[in-house]
Amino acid sequence: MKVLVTGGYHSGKSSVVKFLSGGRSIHIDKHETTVALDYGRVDIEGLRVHLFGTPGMKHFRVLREILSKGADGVLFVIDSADSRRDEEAKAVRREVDEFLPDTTRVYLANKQDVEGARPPEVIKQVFDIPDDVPVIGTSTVTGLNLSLALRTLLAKLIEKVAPLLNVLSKYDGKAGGISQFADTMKFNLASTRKVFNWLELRGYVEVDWRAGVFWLAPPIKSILERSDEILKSS
Ligand SMILES: Nc1nc2c(ncn2[C@@H]2O[C@H](COP(=O)(O)OP(=O)(O)OP(=O)(O)O)[C@@H](O)[C@H]2O)c(=O)[nH]1
Ligand SMILES: [Mg+2]
Repeated sequence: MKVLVTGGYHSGKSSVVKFLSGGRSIHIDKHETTVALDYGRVDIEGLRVHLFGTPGMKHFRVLREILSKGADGVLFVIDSADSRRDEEAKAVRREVDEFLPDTTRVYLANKQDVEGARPPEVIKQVFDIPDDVPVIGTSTVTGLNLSLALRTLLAKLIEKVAPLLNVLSKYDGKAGGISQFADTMKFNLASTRKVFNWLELRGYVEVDWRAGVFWLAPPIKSILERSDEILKSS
């Protein structure tokens, strides 16, 4: 799945991608500012997560739009230590609202290691973030809560697709499973193909169209079995 790491200028987006991918990330920048993108990869619970970091500078809006395409979730990074950057960060957030409406989001109140950094509760107020959206205090210097932030996002994403996955699990590996699933969901052929393509692209299922059979990926099965526990642990 694809996770967009975005936010205001110099808030720590590139550093977040670098940390989460264990330092094995790619960064395209000039004079220490991202001018194209950051890319990193991490496997969590057996699921492959592709992290795409955006530039933060105002005039890179088009790049942020391109990088947003197809993102399943957003990590929005805020510089908690510099309120002078708040307005820029809010402008980037308005873009995310536009490019990725309804996409699951977690906020990172970053740079918590800096003295005088505003705590997540304050960031929540200043940025007028709804109560059901997580705001997590992080630091890329100490590593504080970065994995937690990503796991929280993944838990929310899985929570969102769990009802669909639960139906899928009933027909997992069964002969004629695809058409049985489509019947249950009252999907026509076009929507059925769309759903399975979406699931296949994310590595959630393997599909044999000729035989009409699909198989849930082992990590998805184990996540479904342990979903309560995973949700709690985040
Ligand atoms: N103290 C502290 N500094 C941080 C933290 N995260 C990032 N920085 C510093 O903030 C500056 C910007 O970090 P980047 O990761 O390049 O931020 P960015 O959001 O990718 O920046 P742009 O691509 O220019 O928008 C660098 O000097 C980092 O070392 C943090 O958690 N704590
Ligand atoms: Mg950057």
